[in-house]
Amino acid sequence: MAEVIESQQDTKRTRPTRRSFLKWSGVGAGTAALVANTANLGMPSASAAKADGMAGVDKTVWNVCFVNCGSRCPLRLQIKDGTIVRCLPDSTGDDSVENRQLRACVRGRSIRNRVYSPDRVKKPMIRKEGTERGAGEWEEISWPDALDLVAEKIQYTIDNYGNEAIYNQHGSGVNGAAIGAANPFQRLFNLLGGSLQRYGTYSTAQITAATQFTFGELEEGGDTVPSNSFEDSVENSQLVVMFGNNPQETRMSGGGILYTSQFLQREGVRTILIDPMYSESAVVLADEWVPIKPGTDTALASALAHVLISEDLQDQAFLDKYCQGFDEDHMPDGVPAGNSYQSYIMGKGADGIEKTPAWAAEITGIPEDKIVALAREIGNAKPCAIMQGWGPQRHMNGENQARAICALAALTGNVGINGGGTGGREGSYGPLTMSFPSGENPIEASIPLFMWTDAVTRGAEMTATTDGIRGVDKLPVGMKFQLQYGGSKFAGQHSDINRTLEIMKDQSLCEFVVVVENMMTPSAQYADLVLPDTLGPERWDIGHNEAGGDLAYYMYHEQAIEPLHDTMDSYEMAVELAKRLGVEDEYTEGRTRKDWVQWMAEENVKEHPELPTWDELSEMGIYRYHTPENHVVPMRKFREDPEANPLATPSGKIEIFSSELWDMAKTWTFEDPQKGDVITALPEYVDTFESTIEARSNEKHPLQCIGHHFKGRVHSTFANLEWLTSAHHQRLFINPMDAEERGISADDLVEVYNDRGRVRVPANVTTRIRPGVVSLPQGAWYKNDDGVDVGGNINTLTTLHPTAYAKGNPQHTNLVQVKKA
Ligand SMILES: Nc1nc2c(c(=O)[nH]1)N[C@H]1C(S)=C(S)[C@@H](COP(=O)(O)OP(=O)(O)OC[C@H]3O[C@@H](n4cnc5c(=O)[nH]c(N)nc54)[C@H](O)[C@@H]3O)O[C@H]1N2
Ligand SMILES: Nc1nc2c(c(=O)[nH]1)N[C@H]1C(S)=C(S)[C@@H](COP(=O)(O)OP(=O)(O)OC[C@H]3O[C@@H](n4cnc5c(=O)[nH]c(N)nc54)[C@H](O)[C@@H]3O)O[C@H]1N2
Ligand code: SF4
Ligand SMILES: [Mo]
Repeated sequence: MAEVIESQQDTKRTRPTRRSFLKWSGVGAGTAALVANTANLGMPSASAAKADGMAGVDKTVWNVCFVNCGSRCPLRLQIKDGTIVRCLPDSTGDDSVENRQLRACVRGRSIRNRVYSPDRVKKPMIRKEGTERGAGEWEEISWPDALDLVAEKIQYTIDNYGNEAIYNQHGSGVNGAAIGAANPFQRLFNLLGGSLQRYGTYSTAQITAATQFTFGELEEGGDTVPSNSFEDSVENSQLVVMFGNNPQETRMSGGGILYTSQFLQREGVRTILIDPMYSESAVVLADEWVPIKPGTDTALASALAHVLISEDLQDQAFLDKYCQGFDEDHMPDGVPAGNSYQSYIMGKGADGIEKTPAWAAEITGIPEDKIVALAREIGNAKPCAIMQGWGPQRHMNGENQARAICALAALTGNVGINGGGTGGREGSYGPLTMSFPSGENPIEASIPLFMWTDAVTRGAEMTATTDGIRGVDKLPVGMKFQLQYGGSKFAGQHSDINRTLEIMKDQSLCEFVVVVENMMTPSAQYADLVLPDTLGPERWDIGHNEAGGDLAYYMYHEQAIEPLHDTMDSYEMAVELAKRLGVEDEYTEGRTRKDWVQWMAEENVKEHPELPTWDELSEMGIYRYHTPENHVVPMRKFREDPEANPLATPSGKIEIFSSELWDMAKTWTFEDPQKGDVITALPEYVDTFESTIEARSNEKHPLQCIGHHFKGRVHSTFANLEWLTSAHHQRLFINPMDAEERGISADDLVEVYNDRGRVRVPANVTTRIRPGVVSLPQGAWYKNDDGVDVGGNINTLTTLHPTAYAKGNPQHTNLVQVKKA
């Protein structure tokens, strides 16, 4: 990595003129070695998987790394006597952007350490009779008895509470797979009358709501409206401005866009990164880092708009033709004067405050003259790619944070053109939506997924206009049965672990909890029953890219070894349950897991005839293909002809003023309202609980605490593997000024705390984070030592209170204090 960083900095200095897109290649010296190692350049072909490696192995098979890091990499596993002896990366392709090697990162390549980990759950385990949930005392149980018990509890729940009381918990541990991503248990529940639905994700709940209110749903599908691909920015942008985006850490490897994004620097595209942290992406990609206080992007975007308007730098023709709500002449009927964005910005709105750079400087911590210079640069760069990662939206008021950045893209007329962007996250091509068919869920009721703990404690009180319940006006019943597959939501990735565990311990609330896992995670400890699943190399699948930029790809995944221990594939578990519940034939349709995988490959070819067949793919290992357009440019058709291709918003236009939110603001109310529970039709700055403003007067907890996604793990996966923990220590990022004030030196053990919990970890004293802000990388394993989490999980400190209208997870909005332990 150090080498790559150095070579990037060299490039920064020399600033080459931009070459043609197709010729980009060769990021660093290391790449030449990779190419020399490559079995066959050009098209991936026949026996690439078998071509190199150790002598004396029995076979080399294609596999896929299915963890949810947003990238998706092939692995080549070498097998000797039924054991994986080596894991090799992709050997096809070359170092050009469009045909690049999809080389796995060190996490993916640690698959042997996961498969052969002593921490694996080896047999079905049941909580010891008479002990409390979470007491950690387990007994072995046979597979037939375990499956009988689950079937019995499912039937009992349906009979006594109805199907709405059954919940298939969110888990992202298996992603981009044919079977797993759409987990096999949903098909079972659907055949039994359905289960409580959920919408949104922990990843993007707020930006999904934001972009849907602003742009409507895209015809290409997907939840969140993305921006242009990095390939497009590299070739066509004058300037790239990214708010809270860290692709060097969150889209690692050749499979992600770590590689394509690096060409921003190689090709000399000026790039500005706005982030409280000097992230890996700031190091590698940015010409300029603008350290912002967390949760204040809306204020910054407003002040940028103020300068643009004051200096007549907005794209008025674009706003007139494509947008609703920029000025008073383009408002929907029935809305009183003073509600346009221009009025809000220029101090003619309800609050009467002019959103000047001086006003924003106070809130954001960015100097006034910097804001003015930034606005001028953005206004004069044609075209300018304005985009955001998902950090800014994972806040209270995260919906408006995301909307304000999209509004900036609209104000500058950059939407739907090459070199521009929507304000969303960088886009990728990926037409494949293959997944195991789960069938129709007959239950209409749907909860915002972040509010599952509310559905446990007060389900029957939750309504559409207080809690964002969809499909019905009111939930009929609380959650009584939970199945957690491939996720860690009890003492892991959901918020406020201490409170969540109290809820889980109360067996009168959620009565039965099954966890389907590979590892005995802190969350699995709160199950009644833990069922040991296979890991990827022990089963058949196929995989496809998620975030690959203009490049899409499709991968073969062969079962490499027999399942270890007494594990069972989750598809088999679901079949066994279906057998017990009388729906086996409907469930299997006569197919084994491998048959289903092959069936999906055939379905894919029906939909996309350009794809290889199953047999062809088995020879190729990887199939690469590209966007047929000139780069991924969302909303291109709308830009070309807005009359013929209106957006799916009420006005058919980009709604800077959202008509739907205007109506929702009148009808929605808040359960236990807190500061920030406000719905605004414009992307306004809203002060919230535990904000930067509150930090100033909060003597108990004066530091803002975020928890960035970290290269040493994917959420909690890999957090128990020494291969990774020895290289990537869990430490609190803290600025030297804040450290000194507290007498903290490098690597001192510190306690990070607020009223929800306490965490003890070593300090990483570094100028890579701005003063007043700390970051505790998310995903560490919670470990309670006498009331203190010595594992260092940030969710010991986060809140269960949802955001105002997406009802999403404000997991980056926290105030804490830090002291030497
Ligand atoms: N290595 C690794 N990669 C991953 C994951 C992982 O756990 N590990 N997780 C994957 C998943 S599921 C997802 S959803 C994505 C997540 O991707 P993101 O949500 O984009 O990741 P974050 O690290 O939460 O945030 C990105 C950046 O936003 C900054 N930030 C935080 N708050 C603010 C703010 O208020 N304003 C601004 N301007 N910046 C802010 C953070 O400092 C960080 O640098 O990553 C994926 N990739
Ligand atoms: N504070 C804070 N919290 C966050 C975030 C944040 O930024 N800050 N990010 C949020 C985001 S974006 C997300 S997506 C969620 C992720 O939340 P989760 O999906 O719950 O988190 P993971 O750690 O990815 O959990 C994956 C689990 O799947 C298991 N697993 C892996 N492979 C298999 C398999 O083959 N079979 C089975 N049965 N299990 C398997 C792993 O052992 C692991 O325990 O976390 C959210 N939580
Ligand atoms: S980048 Fe992500 S998908 Fe690729 S090997 Fe690493 S963890 Fe796996
Ligand atoms: Mo995520």
